[in-house]
Amino acid sequence: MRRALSLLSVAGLVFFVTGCGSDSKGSSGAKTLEFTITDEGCNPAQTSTTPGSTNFHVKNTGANAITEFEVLDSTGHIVGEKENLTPGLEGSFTIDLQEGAYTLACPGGTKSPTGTLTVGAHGAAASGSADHDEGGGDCVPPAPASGSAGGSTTEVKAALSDFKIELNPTAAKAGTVELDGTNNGTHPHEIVVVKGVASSALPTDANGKVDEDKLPADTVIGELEAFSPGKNCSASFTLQPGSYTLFCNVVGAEEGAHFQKGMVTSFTVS
Ligand SMILES: [Cu+2]
Repeated sequence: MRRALSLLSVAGLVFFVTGCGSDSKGSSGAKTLEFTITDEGCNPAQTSTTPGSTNFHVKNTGANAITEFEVLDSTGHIVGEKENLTPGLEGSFTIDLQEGAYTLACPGGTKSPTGTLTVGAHGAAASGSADHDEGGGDCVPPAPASGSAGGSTTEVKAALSDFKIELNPTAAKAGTVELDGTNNGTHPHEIVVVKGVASSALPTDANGKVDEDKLPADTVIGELEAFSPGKNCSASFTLQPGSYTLFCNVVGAEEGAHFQKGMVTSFTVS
């Protein structure tokens, strides 16, 4: 079965490869981001680009354990992927990128099984040349919640450090909660907001990060995507009464999963 699928991928490549120009603009006018998958995972794991139609060109340069490269949107849905990339194979797919942050996934990678693609309108550096692992990103807050929240507005300061999340206050009335994050640490950090799942019940993957794909539907309220040390990032969330768990789901090349190192806390809305 796997063999047959690989052959299909090869057949598909003939078409894709011819579409890959040597410069960063393909004949379609779309730009191309180059990635490799290695035993460590996605490379680069942290990169950024501008919105619009984007070709993802992925090559497996020798990873035996990884044959898949996925791009997930902020809600955790796969918006593009290449499967059955055995060592030596390459492939491409195109995504019409919107401003915001996407997650890269190379399941099984020993160091960078996931990464972050930051899409900004301000011409951030594109394609493979960006720093990775420790690169972090600029602040990419989620789109403001639609509709009127009603209720009260509470500003909550979130101090992120290596490796803690400290909230002040730790509770609010239902309504708008403005999460005002500051990265006081030395690594990129982020905040994922989940409702109704206690920290001890969060599903984790082999790398010790929270497996957001395995969370029940509608429990991920939103997130402040990873942002760099010394930076601030804030966003407003409309929160109903309930128990919330906030965590950082960054996996660093050296330090590992921040969640596992203690970057998780709870928040109560009444
Ligand atoms: Cu972190």
